[in-house]
Amino acid sequence: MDLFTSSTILAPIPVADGELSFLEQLPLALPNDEVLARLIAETAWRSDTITVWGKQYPQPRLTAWHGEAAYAYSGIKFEPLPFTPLQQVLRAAVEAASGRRFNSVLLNYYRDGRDSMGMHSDNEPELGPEPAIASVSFGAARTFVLQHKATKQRLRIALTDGSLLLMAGRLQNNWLHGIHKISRFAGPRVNLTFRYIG
Ligand SMILES: O=C(O)CCC(=O)C(=O)O
Repeated sequence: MDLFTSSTILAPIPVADGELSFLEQLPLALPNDEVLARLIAETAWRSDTITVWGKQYPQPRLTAWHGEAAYAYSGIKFEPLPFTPLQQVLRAAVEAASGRRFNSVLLNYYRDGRDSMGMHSDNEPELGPEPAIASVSFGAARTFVLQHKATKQRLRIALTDGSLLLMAGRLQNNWLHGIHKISRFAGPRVNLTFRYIG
């Protein structure tokens, strides 16, 4: 008997110069709304300041970094907090669905549609040359925008409640990605990107 159905397998998304695959619902024993509520309530969210053209602004979302290694991006240094029990459950589900291992997670909390993430690549050296990054989303659907660095081709993927997007291969070398602002009335969303820091 086939133990897998299409709803538990990551489906490839055709993309030049990188690898992308998507699963509409990460298999979990908990309902998505309970996961979202617990992630919002149980996470020690930080509000960091970023510098753009010499001026300082609050980062337009809240963040947290958990796992086994420190991490730094955009001049912000994260000392890791230990994985919480809920994060361990999510990590196990992501590892089972992707066949990859992860030892760290960046959490981003988009409080409403005004919160966003600028276009960037996750290409810090400690992630390795072809990092696998597993992105899990809970709450309001937001559009994940990708832009090819050379051809400027754009892709848009709706990251819906409970979904898993796996980025791998040369994707971080060749593409930028981000989450644009939308209406302020969009509901809350928490995204977790599981990573392996070598
Ligand atoms: O919230 C998202 O889906 C984007 C997260 C992301 O780009 C990142 O963590 O690098």
